[in-house]
Amino acid sequence: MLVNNKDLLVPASRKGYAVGAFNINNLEALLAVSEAAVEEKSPIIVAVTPSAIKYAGLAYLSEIVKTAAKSVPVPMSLHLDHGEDFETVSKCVGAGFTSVMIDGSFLKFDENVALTKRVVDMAHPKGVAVEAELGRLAGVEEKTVEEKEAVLTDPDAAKEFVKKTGVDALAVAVGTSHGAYKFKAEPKLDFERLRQIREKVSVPLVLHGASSVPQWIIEKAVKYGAELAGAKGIPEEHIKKAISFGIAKINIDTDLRLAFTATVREVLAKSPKEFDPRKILGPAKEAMKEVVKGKMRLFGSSGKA
Ligand code: PGH
Ligand code: CA
Ligand code: ZN
Repeated sequence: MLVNNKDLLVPASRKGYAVGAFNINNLEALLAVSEAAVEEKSPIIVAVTPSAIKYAGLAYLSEIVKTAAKSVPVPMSLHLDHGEDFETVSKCVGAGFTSVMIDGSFLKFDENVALTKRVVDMAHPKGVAVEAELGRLAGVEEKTVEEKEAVLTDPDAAKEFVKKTGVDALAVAVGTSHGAYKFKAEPKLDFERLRQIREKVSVPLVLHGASSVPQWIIEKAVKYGAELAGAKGIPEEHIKKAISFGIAKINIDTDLRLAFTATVREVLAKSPKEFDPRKILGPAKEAMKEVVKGKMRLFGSSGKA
């Protein structure tokens, strides 16, 4: 069934587990995440970025996700991830998204407040939940600029931001980053900052850039020809700790991409005569599904649907 993020995140936040938001841009990824949700009896957020929309088309993506939501016995939301402007967000609301993120993290505080408030005023009367971001993750972000320096979220600013905007969920920067190369040295998250934000902000908190970049997947991909030296993510214990410190939504994209790529490489290497896309993408879908199921168990959302 199709629900919005508020329906999923308020109970998660209250009961101390997190709901995974998994990025999809094709049918295989959608099948992987929705089958995982059914098998784990877990609520799920299906996340679509503006660049996924550019790749596959808004109508195609929104319709396949709505079809999935109708077909599964677990609550599923259709969420815009990193919406970059009011127009994109409005189009997604028009296409039936139940949740949207407006990412004004590049803007000055007051401008971020104004843009986010404008989105909230448009989305809430339609029953659409809104996520915003305060602070900035280091590393590369979808489309926009390359953010070299992280700006960690200030707890007092977060409190003021939520109060002024009326957002339903807040993405915070506490040391994670997008992509497969999150840390040069040891992984480090600012848990004290997260604790302070949790104290001051009552809406569910969101952790972006949360892929763990499992070394077994990297090894498999490299074994079959990938070049991924230095890839490193957030250790699973850090994720667990972040949930215990109040994170209720966790965004995962990179780990699905890695599982997909490693498996496609393996199949092609092992079966050089194969040219049926289903025989290549089917195993890749299964690999993504296993990753998602593992996340649902780690996040504590398994059995919560
Ligand atoms: C994410 C995904 N999507 O919005 O934040 O992060 O690159 O760590 O999967 P990863
Ligand atoms: Ca951002
Ligand atoms: Zn993100």
